[in-house]
Amino acid sequence: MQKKPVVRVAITGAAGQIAYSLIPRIASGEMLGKDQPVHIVLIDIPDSMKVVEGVVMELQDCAFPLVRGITATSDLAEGFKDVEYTLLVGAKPRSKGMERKDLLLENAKIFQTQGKALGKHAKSNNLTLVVGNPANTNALIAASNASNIDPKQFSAMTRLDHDRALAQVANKLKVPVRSLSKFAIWGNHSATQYPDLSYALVDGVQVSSKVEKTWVESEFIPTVQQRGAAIINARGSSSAASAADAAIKHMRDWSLGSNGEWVSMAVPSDGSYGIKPGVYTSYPIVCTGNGKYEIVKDLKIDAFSQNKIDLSIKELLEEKAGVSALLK
Ligand code: NAX
Repeated sequence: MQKKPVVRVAITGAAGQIAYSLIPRIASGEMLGKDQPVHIVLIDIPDSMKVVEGVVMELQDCAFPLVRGITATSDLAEGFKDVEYTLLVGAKPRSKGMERKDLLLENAKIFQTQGKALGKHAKSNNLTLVVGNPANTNALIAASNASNIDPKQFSAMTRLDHDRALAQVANKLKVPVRSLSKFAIWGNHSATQYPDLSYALVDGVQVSSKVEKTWVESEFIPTVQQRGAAIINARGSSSAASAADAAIKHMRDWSLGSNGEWVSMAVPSDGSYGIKPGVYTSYPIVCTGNGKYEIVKDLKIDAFSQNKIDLSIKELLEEKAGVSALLK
Protein backbone atom coordinates (compact mmCIF):
# COMPACT_ATOMS: atom_id res chain seq x y z
CA MET A 1 0.00 0.00 0.00
CA GLN A 2 1.25 3.47 -0.87
CA LYS A 3 2.20 5.57 2.13
CA LYS A 4 0.16 8.74 2.72
CA PRO A 5 2.03 12.07 2.72
CA VAL A 6 2.42 13.77 6.12
CA VAL A 7 -0.25 16.40 6.90
CA ARG A 8 0.20 19.37 9.22
CA VAL A 9 -2.37 19.72 12.02
CA ALA A 10 -2.39 22.94 14.08
CA ILE A 11 -3.94 23.31 17.52
CA THR A 12 -4.27 26.69 19.25
CA GLY A 13 -4.64 26.94 23.00
CA ALA A 14 -2.04 24.15 23.16
CA ALA A 15 -1.26 24.82 26.83
CA GLY A 16 -4.91 24.58 27.83
CA GLN A 17 -6.92 21.79 29.36
CA ILE A 18 -8.87 20.71 26.24
CA ALA A 19 -5.64 20.56 24.23
CA TYR A 20 -4.05 18.34 26.88
CA SER A 21 -6.68 15.67 26.16
CA LEU A 22 -6.85 16.39 22.45
CA ILE A 23 -3.24 16.36 21.31
CA PRO A 24 -2.34 12.72 22.18
CA ARG A 25 -5.50 11.49 20.45
CA ILE A 26 -4.68 13.37 17.24
CA ALA A 27 -1.13 12.05 17.45
CA SER A 28 -2.28 8.45 17.91
CA GLY A 29 -4.38 8.54 14.73
CA GLU A 30 -7.86 8.69 16.24
CA MET A 31 -8.77 11.80 14.27
CA LEU A 32 -7.42 11.23 10.77
CA GLY A 33 -6.86 7.48 10.77
CA LYS A 34 -4.17 5.04 11.85
CA ASP A 35 -2.47 5.31 8.42
CA GLN A 36 -2.16 9.11 8.36
CA PRO A 37 1.22 10.49 9.48
CA VAL A 38 1.00 13.94 11.06
CA HIS A 39 3.15 16.94 11.88
CA ILE A 40 1.67 18.45 15.05
CA VAL A 41 1.83 22.24 15.41
CA LEU A 42 1.18 23.59 18.91
CA ILE A 43 0.25 27.27 19.09
CA ASP A 44 -0.28 29.42 22.16
CA ILE A 45 0.47 32.94 23.39
CA PRO A 46 4.05 33.75 24.52
CA ASP A 47 3.11 33.61 28.23
CA SER A 48 1.96 30.00 27.84
CA MET A 49 4.94 28.67 25.87
CA LYS A 50 6.69 27.23 28.92
CA VAL A 51 3.69 24.98 29.49
CA VAL A 52 3.66 24.10 25.79
CA GLU A 53 7.30 22.98 26.15
CA GLY A 54 6.12 20.45 28.72
CA VAL A 55 3.33 19.28 26.40
CA VAL A 56 5.92 18.78 23.65
CA MET A 57 8.10 16.69 25.99
CA GLU A 58 5.15 14.48 26.90
CA LEU A 59 4.16 14.11 23.28
CA GLN A 60 7.71 13.05 22.44
CA ASP A 61 7.62 10.58 25.32
CA CYS A 62 4.51 8.91 23.91
CA ALA A 63 6.64 7.87 20.89
CA PHE A 64 3.60 7.79 18.60
CA PRO A 65 4.63 6.18 15.29
CA LEU A 66 2.42 8.54 13.25
CA VAL A 67 4.08 11.72 14.56
CA ARG A 68 6.63 12.90 12.01
CA GLY A 69 7.34 16.30 13.53
CA ILE A 70 6.32 18.70 16.30
CA THR A 71 6.44 22.49 16.14
CA ALA A 72 5.67 24.77 19.10
CA THR A 73 5.21 28.44 18.34
CA SER A 74 3.42 31.70 19.11
CA ASP A 75 3.95 32.94 15.59
CA LEU A 76 0.86 32.38 13.42
CA ALA A 77 2.79 32.67 10.14
CA GLU A 78 4.99 29.78 11.24
CA GLY A 79 2.17 27.87 12.93
CA PHE A 80 -0.33 27.98 10.07
CA LYS A 81 2.20 27.45 7.27
CA ASP A 82 0.80 24.74 4.96
CA VAL A 83 -1.62 23.38 7.59
CA GLU A 84 -4.43 21.15 6.33
CA TYR A 85 -6.32 20.76 9.60
CA THR A 86 -6.67 23.51 12.21
CA LEU A 87 -8.34 23.29 15.59
CA LEU A 88 -8.89 26.77 17.03
CA VAL A 89 -9.27 25.92 20.70
CA GLY A 90 -7.47 28.80 22.40
CA ALA A 91 -9.55 31.69 23.68
CA LYS A 92 -9.69 33.94 26.71
CA PRO A 93 -11.88 32.82 29.59
CA ARG A 94 -14.26 35.35 31.11
CA SER A 95 -12.47 37.24 33.89
CA LYS A 96 -14.06 38.64 37.03
CA GLY A 97 -16.50 41.45 36.36
CA MET A 98 -16.26 41.01 32.59
CA GLU A 99 -19.52 41.26 30.65
CA ARG A 100 -20.37 38.62 28.06
CA LYS A 101 -20.20 41.25 25.32
CA ASP A 102 -16.68 42.31 26.42
CA LEU A 103 -15.55 38.68 26.26
CA LEU A 104 -17.14 38.37 22.84
CA LEU A 105 -15.17 41.31 21.55
CA GLU A 106 -11.86 40.23 23.17
CA ASN A 107 -12.12 36.80 21.64
CA ALA A 108 -13.42 38.15 18.35
CA LYS A 109 -10.12 39.95 17.80
CA ILE A 110 -8.20 36.71 18.31
CA PHE A 111 -10.28 34.97 15.65
CA GLN A 112 -9.98 37.89 13.24
CA THR A 113 -6.18 37.68 13.44
CA GLN A 114 -6.18 33.90 13.16
CA GLY A 115 -8.60 33.97 10.20
CA LYS A 116 -6.34 36.41 8.34
CA ALA A 117 -3.27 34.27 9.06
CA LEU A 118 -5.03 31.09 7.89
CA GLY A 119 -6.04 32.81 4.65
CA LYS A 120 -2.42 33.79 4.05
CA HIS A 121 -0.52 30.71 5.17
CA ALA A 122 -2.71 27.59 5.32
CA LYS A 123 -3.17 25.19 2.42
CA SER A 124 -6.22 26.02 0.30
CA ASN A 125 -7.89 22.74 1.34
CA ASN A 126 -7.46 23.49 5.07
CA LEU A 127 -10.36 22.52 7.33
CA THR A 128 -10.80 24.63 10.47
CA LEU A 129 -12.80 23.60 13.50
CA VAL A 130 -13.57 26.39 15.99
CA VAL A 131 -13.93 25.24 19.61
CA GLY A 132 -13.09 28.47 21.49
CA ASN A 133 -16.18 30.34 22.64
CA PRO A 134 -18.40 31.89 21.45
CA ALA A 135 -17.63 29.20 18.88
CA ASN A 136 -20.27 29.93 16.21
CA THR A 137 -19.52 33.63 16.02
CA ASN A 138 -15.77 33.06 16.20
CA ALA A 139 -16.08 30.72 13.20
CA LEU A 140 -17.95 33.44 11.32
CA ILE A 141 -15.21 35.99 12.11
CA ALA A 142 -12.33 33.66 11.22
CA ALA A 143 -13.95 32.57 7.95
CA SER A 144 -14.86 36.10 6.98
CA ASN A 145 -11.22 37.19 7.40
CA ALA A 146 -9.65 34.17 5.68
CA SER A 147 -9.46 35.28 2.09
CA ASN A 148 -8.93 32.40 -0.39
CA ILE A 149 -10.59 29.81 1.87
CA ASP A 150 -14.20 28.73 1.29
CA PRO A 151 -16.35 29.57 4.37
CA LYS A 152 -17.62 25.98 4.18
CA GLN A 153 -14.12 24.90 5.22
CA PHE A 154 -14.80 26.47 8.63
CA SER A 155 -17.19 25.00 11.18
CA ALA A 156 -17.88 25.37 14.90
CA MET A 157 -18.27 22.59 17.42
CA THR A 158 -21.70 21.49 18.61
CA ARG A 159 -20.71 17.82 18.67
CA LEU A 160 -20.24 17.90 22.42
CA ASP A 161 -23.85 19.08 22.81
CA HIS A 162 -24.90 16.33 20.37
CA ASP A 163 -23.13 13.62 22.32
CA ARG A 164 -24.36 14.95 25.67
CA ALA A 165 -27.92 14.67 24.32
CA LEU A 166 -27.41 11.12 23.00
CA ALA A 167 -26.08 10.08 26.40
CA GLN A 168 -29.15 11.51 28.15
CA VAL A 169 -31.54 9.63 25.84
CA ALA A 170 -29.57 6.38 26.02
CA ASN A 171 -29.63 6.60 29.81
CA LYS A 172 -33.37 7.30 29.86
CA LEU A 173 -34.20 4.39 27.53
CA LYS A 174 -31.55 2.05 28.97
CA VAL A 175 -30.05 1.39 25.55
CA PRO A 176 -26.49 1.75 24.25
CA VAL A 177 -25.78 5.08 22.56
CA ARG A 178 -25.19 3.27 19.26
CA SER A 179 -28.92 2.32 19.13
CA LEU A 180 -29.74 6.00 18.52
CA SER A 181 -29.77 7.84 15.20
CA LYS A 182 -31.23 10.90 13.45
CA PHE A 183 -30.65 13.30 16.28
CA ALA A 184 -29.41 16.88 15.87
CA ILE A 185 -28.61 20.12 17.64
CA TRP A 186 -29.82 23.34 16.00
CA GLY A 187 -28.52 26.87 16.53
CA ASN A 188 -25.83 28.29 18.78
CA HIS A 189 -23.38 26.47 21.08
CA SER A 190 -24.92 28.21 24.09
CA ALA A 191 -27.84 27.79 26.43
CA THR A 192 -30.22 28.65 23.54
CA GLN A 193 -29.18 25.60 21.50
CA TYR A 194 -32.06 23.31 20.52
CA PRO A 195 -31.49 19.57 20.97
CA ASP A 196 -34.15 18.15 18.64
CA LEU A 197 -35.62 14.70 19.23
CA SER A 198 -38.37 15.07 16.58
CA TYR A 199 -36.72 12.67 14.12
CA ALA A 200 -34.61 10.65 16.52
CA LEU A 201 -34.82 6.86 16.30
CA VAL A 202 -33.98 4.13 18.79
CA ASP A 203 -33.29 0.90 16.94
CA GLY A 204 -35.45 2.23 14.09
CA VAL A 205 -38.42 3.30 16.29
CA GLN A 206 -39.31 6.97 16.99
CA VAL A 207 -37.79 8.08 20.30
CA SER A 208 -40.80 10.39 20.74
CA SER A 209 -43.05 7.33 21.04
CA LYS A 210 -40.96 6.06 23.98
CA VAL A 211 -40.52 9.17 26.13
CA GLU A 212 -43.03 11.57 27.63
CA LYS A 213 -43.33 15.05 26.17
CA THR A 214 -42.90 16.55 29.66
CA TRP A 215 -39.56 14.71 30.05
CA VAL A 216 -38.38 16.15 26.73
CA GLU A 217 -39.43 19.69 27.53
CA SER A 218 -38.73 19.94 31.26
CA GLU A 219 -35.76 17.61 31.70
CA PHE A 220 -34.01 16.62 28.50
CA ILE A 221 -33.74 20.02 26.78
CA PRO A 222 -32.68 22.02 29.88
CA THR A 223 -30.23 19.31 30.97
CA VAL A 224 -28.46 19.37 27.60
CA GLN A 225 -28.53 23.18 27.43
CA GLN A 226 -27.09 23.51 30.97
CA ARG A 227 -24.67 20.57 30.93
CA GLY A 228 -21.59 22.77 30.53
CA ALA A 229 -22.51 24.76 33.64
CA ALA A 230 -23.26 21.53 35.58
CA ILE A 231 -19.75 20.24 34.78
CA ILE A 232 -18.16 23.50 35.92
CA ASN A 233 -20.14 23.24 39.18
CA ALA A 234 -18.99 19.70 39.80
CA ARG A 235 -15.41 19.82 38.55
CA GLY A 236 -14.50 23.42 39.23
CA SER A 237 -13.42 23.80 35.61
CA SER A 238 -15.10 23.40 32.25
CA SER A 239 -15.46 20.23 30.18
CA ALA A 240 -12.13 19.12 28.80
CA ALA A 241 -11.90 15.38 28.08
CA SER A 242 -15.42 15.32 26.61
CA ALA A 243 -14.76 18.47 24.60
CA ALA A 244 -11.58 16.93 23.20
CA ASP A 245 -13.48 13.74 22.36
CA ALA A 246 -16.13 15.73 20.50
CA ALA A 247 -13.46 17.65 18.55
CA ILE A 248 -11.85 14.37 17.48
CA LYS A 249 -15.19 12.99 16.25
CA HIS A 250 -16.14 16.25 14.52
CA MET A 251 -12.87 16.34 12.54
CA ARG A 252 -12.86 12.60 11.88
CA ASP A 253 -16.37 12.62 10.40
CA TRP A 254 -15.76 15.84 8.47
CA SER A 255 -12.62 14.48 6.86
CA LEU A 256 -13.48 10.78 6.54
CA GLY A 257 -17.33 10.89 6.33
CA SER A 258 -20.11 10.01 8.79
CA ASN A 259 -21.28 6.88 6.90
CA GLY A 260 -24.73 8.34 6.29
CA GLU A 261 -25.26 9.06 10.02
CA TRP A 262 -26.57 12.45 11.14
CA VAL A 263 -24.10 14.56 13.11
CA SER A 264 -24.32 18.13 14.45
CA MET A 265 -21.94 20.81 13.21
CA ALA A 266 -22.28 24.59 13.06
CA VAL A 267 -21.78 25.55 9.41
CA PRO A 268 -22.60 28.61 7.29
CA SER A 269 -26.37 28.99 7.01
CA ASP A 270 -27.48 28.60 3.40
CA GLY A 271 -31.15 29.61 3.66
CA SER A 272 -32.23 26.08 4.65
CA TYR A 273 -35.10 26.10 7.13
CA GLY A 274 -35.52 29.85 6.70
CA ILE A 275 -32.14 30.62 8.32
CA LYS A 276 -30.75 33.36 6.11
CA PRO A 277 -27.09 33.18 5.03
CA GLY A 278 -24.76 35.11 7.36
CA VAL A 279 -24.43 33.04 10.55
CA TYR A 280 -22.80 29.75 11.56
CA THR A 281 -25.56 27.58 12.95
CA SER A 282 -25.79 23.95 13.94
CA TYR A 283 -27.89 21.78 11.64
CA PRO A 284 -28.45 18.07 11.14
CA ILE A 285 -25.55 17.21 8.82
CA VAL A 286 -24.32 14.20 6.90
CA CYS A 287 -20.58 14.31 6.20
CA THR A 288 -19.67 12.82 2.84
CA GLY A 289 -15.87 12.81 3.30
CA ASN A 290 -12.92 15.00 2.26
CA GLY A 291 -14.32 18.02 4.08
CA LYS A 292 -17.67 17.87 2.27
CA TYR A 293 -21.05 17.69 3.97
CA GLU A 294 -24.74 18.08 3.29
CA ILE A 295 -27.36 19.75 5.47
CA VAL A 296 -30.23 17.28 5.90
CA LYS A 297 -33.04 18.82 3.85
CA ASP A 298 -36.85 18.79 3.76
CA LEU A 299 -37.51 17.97 7.42
CA LYS A 300 -40.89 19.17 8.66
CA ILE A 301 -40.34 21.51 11.62
CA ASP A 302 -43.24 21.80 14.05
CA ALA A 303 -44.17 25.02 15.86
CA PHE A 304 -42.39 24.03 19.11
CA SER A 305 -39.11 23.33 17.30
CA GLN A 306 -39.40 26.40 15.09
CA ASN A 307 -39.78 28.62 18.14
CA LYS A 308 -36.65 27.12 19.76
CA ILE A 309 -34.63 27.43 16.54
CA ASP A 310 -35.76 31.05 16.05
CA LEU A 311 -34.61 31.96 19.58
CA SER A 312 -31.14 30.58 19.00
CA ILE A 313 -30.80 32.26 15.59
CA LYS A 314 -31.89 35.55 17.18
CA GLU A 315 -29.01 35.17 19.66
CA LEU A 316 -26.56 34.45 16.83
CA LEU A 317 -27.68 37.58 14.99
CA GLU A 318 -27.18 39.63 18.18
CA GLU A 319 -23.68 38.21 18.62
CA LYS A 320 -22.96 39.01 14.99
CA ALA A 321 -24.14 42.61 15.44
CA GLY A 322 -21.70 42.95 18.36
CA VAL A 323 -18.69 42.06 16.16
CA SER A 324 -19.79 43.57 12.84
CA ALA A 325 -16.72 45.84 12.70
CA LEU A 326 -14.50 42.75 12.46
CA LEU A 327 -16.37 41.11 9.58
CA LYS A 328 -15.33 41.59 5.97
P1 NAX B 1 -7.98 26.88 28.97
O1 NAX B 1 -8.18 28.20 29.63
O2 NAX B 1 -7.55 25.69 29.73
O3 NAX B 1 -6.92 27.07 27.77
C1 NAX B 1 -7.01 28.10 26.84
C2 NAX B 1 -5.66 28.25 26.20
O4 NAX B 1 -5.81 29.18 25.13
C3 NAX B 1 -4.59 28.82 27.15
O5 NAX B 1 -3.42 28.01 27.06
C4 NAX B 1 -4.34 30.21 26.59
O6 NAX B 1 -3.01 30.65 26.78
C5 NAX B 1 -4.67 29.98 25.12
N1 NAX B 1 -4.91 31.20 24.35
C6 NAX B 1 -5.51 32.35 24.77
N2 NAX B 1 -5.46 33.25 23.77
C7 NAX B 1 -4.85 32.66 22.73
C8 NAX B 1 -4.48 33.08 21.42
N3 NAX B 1 -4.73 34.33 21.00
N4 NAX B 1 -3.84 32.21 20.61
C9 NAX B 1 -3.57 30.97 21.03
N5 NAX B 1 -3.85 30.51 22.24
C10 NAX B 1 -4.50 31.34 23.08
O7 NAX B 1 -9.34 26.61 28.16
P2 NAX B 1 -9.96 25.23 27.67
O8 NAX B 1 -10.70 24.60 28.78
O9 NAX B 1 -8.93 24.44 26.96
O10 NAX B 1 -11.09 25.78 26.67
C11 NAX B 1 -10.76 26.42 25.45
C12 NAX B 1 -11.99 27.03 24.82
O11 NAX B 1 -12.96 26.03 24.50
C13 NAX B 1 -12.74 28.04 25.73
O12 NAX B 1 -13.10 29.17 24.94
C14 NAX B 1 -13.99 27.28 26.11
O13 NAX B 1 -15.06 28.15 26.43
C15 NAX B 1 -14.25 26.49 24.85
N6 NAX B 1 -15.16 25.33 24.94
C16 NAX B 1 -15.94 25.07 23.87
C17 NAX B 1 -16.78 23.97 23.82
C18 NAX B 1 -17.63 23.70 22.63
O14 NAX B 1 -18.40 22.74 22.69
N7 NAX B 1 -17.57 24.44 21.53
C19 NAX B 1 -16.90 23.06 24.98
C20 NAX B 1 -15.73 23.12 25.91
C21 NAX B 1 -15.17 24.51 26.15
O15 NAX B 1 -15.96 25.16 27.10
